[in-house]
Amino acid sequence: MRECISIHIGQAGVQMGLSSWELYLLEHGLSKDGFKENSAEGDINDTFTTFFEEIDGSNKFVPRAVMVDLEPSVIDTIRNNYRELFHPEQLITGKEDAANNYARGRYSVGLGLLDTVNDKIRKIADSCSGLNGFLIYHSFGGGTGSGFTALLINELTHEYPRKSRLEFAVYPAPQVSTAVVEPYNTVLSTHSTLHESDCAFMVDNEAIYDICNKKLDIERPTYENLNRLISQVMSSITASLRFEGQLNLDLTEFQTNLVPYPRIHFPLAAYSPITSVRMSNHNSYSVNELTSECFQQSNQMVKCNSQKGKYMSCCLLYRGDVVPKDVNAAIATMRQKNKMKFVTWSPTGFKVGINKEAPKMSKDGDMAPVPRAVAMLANTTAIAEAWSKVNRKFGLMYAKRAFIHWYYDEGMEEMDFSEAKDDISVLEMDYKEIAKDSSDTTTPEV
Ligand SMILES: Nc1nc2c(ncn2[C@@H]2O[C@H](COP(=O)(O)OP(=O)(O)OP(=O)(O)O)[C@@H](O)[C@H]2O)c(=O)[nH]1
Ligand SMILES: [Mg+2]
Repeated sequence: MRECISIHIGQAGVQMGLSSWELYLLEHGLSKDGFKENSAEGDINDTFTTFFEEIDGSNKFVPRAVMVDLEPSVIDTIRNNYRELFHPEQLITGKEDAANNYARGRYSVGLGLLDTVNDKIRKIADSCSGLNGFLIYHSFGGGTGSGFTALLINELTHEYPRKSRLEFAVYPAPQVSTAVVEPYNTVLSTHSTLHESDCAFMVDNEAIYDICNKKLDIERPTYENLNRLISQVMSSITASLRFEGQLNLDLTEFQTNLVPYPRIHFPLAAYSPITSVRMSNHNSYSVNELTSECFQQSNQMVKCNSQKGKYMSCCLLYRGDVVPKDVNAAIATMRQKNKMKFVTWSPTGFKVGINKEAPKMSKDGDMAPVPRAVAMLANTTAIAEAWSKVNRKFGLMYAKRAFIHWYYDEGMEEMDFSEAKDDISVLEMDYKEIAKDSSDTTTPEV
């Protein structure tokens, strides 16, 4: 059946997760309690049960998900508002958070919850007939999001070595950042999981904030605004796992194309259209227009200059009323006007998937309903900018050994810091090497 288990960790992981589940309910015609609405006998296309488990033929569906936070307040809101959707055992909380400290999430406070979380994941995994893998939602900057995630990914790697581990990770941004030590947490967590995570889709809060601000006319975006936009992108990425379709390519196929080397697993995601309700009548949603727009920097989920980078691969995931002929024409046009640089050793070009279900928008949301949309996932060396930025911030603080004692108090040592920093520096170098490798500008054939 190829089921996926979603694991939501820490405040960002849980809140992004909730937005995604709210959208999935809408997309699959499920009520807030998880009941299938308006379904005639036999017409249920049950591919969505990769993400939802049906309770004993009762027409009631429960997300295959676990939400974990080391403190209770964020998850309590879900307990209050979604009492019927999630089983109480899926919502796991401790008493005190990791106080923005990776070491507390990983080595001290976090350890106390590990067994409970493992048990619940095991139970959900046992109820699957062909578990595909895990989708792990978290922030890089929070203590729980960085530390407990690293602990759990290590654990999953040992328990389920052959199942894939994909991350949706929030990259910290100064505008919405909550702690000065986020660069420490980001680098420590990434170093710890670099060999254990198969693919990580980063969402840079700064990029998302700017999109909400400029494209969706939201003066001061809240986390809810950010999360709703993020969940549209995540929904496009996971749609192929939840809907049937002839031209629907499985996420695993995209992944094979996206990750040429195990460590180079951070695709850049972009999305279009991103249109506010106010502007919706003024925009064109032709396949051509959407395709060209999703190659603009203003539609990217991570701030980086993709014109400067080199592409290793590029996947386009369309949704809605889209035919291959229009896609091919759009790609041809784009190749002509947009000088995308590909590395020379990547001859495969663009990989395309079409999912015939149009995206759905919640009635009180910020985005206008549209007949079609596209998410682009590209492995480009441009994303290394994000690593350089965070590693430089790490370096500035670490040179002064600022805030380090909080980590030492939980048992970490100087070497843990220097090793993590070096590893991310090597990652930056890896990207540089890849970019250097190709001498000329090429845009491969479709
Ligand atoms: N996009 C988005 N980012 C969030 C959200 N909540 C927090 N963040 C970001 O996540 C980082 C802070 O991490 P949190 O997830 O709040 O921390 P945590 O995992 O709960 O860890 P501790 O509270 O330290 O135990 C900051 O960069 C925040 O801007 C959210 O709902 N959406
Ligand atoms: Mg928290």
